Amino acid sequence: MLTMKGRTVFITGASAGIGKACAEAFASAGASLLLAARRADRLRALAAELATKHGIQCHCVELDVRQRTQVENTLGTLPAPWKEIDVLVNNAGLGRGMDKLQEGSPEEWEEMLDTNVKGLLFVTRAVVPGMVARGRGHVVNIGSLAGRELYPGGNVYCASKFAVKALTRGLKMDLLGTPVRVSTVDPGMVETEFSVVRFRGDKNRASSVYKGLKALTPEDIADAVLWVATRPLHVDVTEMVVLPTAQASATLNHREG
Ligand code: NDP
Ligand code: 8X3
Repeated sequence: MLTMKGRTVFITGASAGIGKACAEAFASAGASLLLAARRADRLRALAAELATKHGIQCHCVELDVRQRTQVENTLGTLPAPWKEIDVLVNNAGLGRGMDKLQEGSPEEWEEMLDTNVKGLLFVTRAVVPGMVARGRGHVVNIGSLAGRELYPGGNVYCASKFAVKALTRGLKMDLLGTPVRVSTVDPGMVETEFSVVRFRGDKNRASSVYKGLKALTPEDIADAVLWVATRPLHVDVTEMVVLPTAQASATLNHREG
């Protein structure tokens, strides 16, 4: 197992859910953390808590991954010790709505594609050249079961996650011959703020998504991401699918009660 001590881990979307749980998992493994999201107040509170609890270094950047110039400037002007990123967790992402395509909102499509696809590309483009130059690094994308299977109303969200799968495979090919590893961790249902964001604060609709089944926790996925990142350097777990026991496919769940 590879140690995370002395390693710098950059997590996008670390203010909530899976990203926040990844920060906690990598902190407990002794990594230094570079944390990004738009809600900087949440990041600062998390960083203070993790620094105290685990005695690790944290640096927070307020970042909207959709803004290409902001991504380039922020990542291009990091203080010296934070420039050398060993693990990039491309986690920032969201779904908006579940309308039929023919009734959907182009603004919501843009928000999903700008965040889940272009945001991931902008961050990856800014970070990976340094990994190649230093001869070490690992990109872990948070994909989704929705990047492997469709479900009604999933249309553009699924397309964005199919794109993440294509970009993971493409980057793996493009980095062949370098020591930089590329992985995607693809969860099924995880109970986070995801559905509250998707349904714009409608908590009843959001909680109905997970009703009657035990969904994954963000910590379950963080555990998987940490495991993937700590394999020996010659081992690249390129794709990992993690589902709740009560989920068999994007459309097949077992609910009780
Ligand atoms: P949450 O809504 O709990 O967290 C999403 C995170 O992404 C927040 O920290 C948010 O931070 C950040 N984010 C969103 N937009 C941007 C942006 N433009 N710039 C920077 N950060 C952004 O959802 P999850 O934790 O569930 O989602 C994390 C990832 O996991 C996503 O990529 C999602 O698609 C994926 N996923 C989720 C599943 C689930 O069932 N929950 C299943 C499969 C995959 P802030 O708002 O502060 O910017
Ligand atoms: C997570 C959301 O609806 O596809 O990717 O399970 S969903």
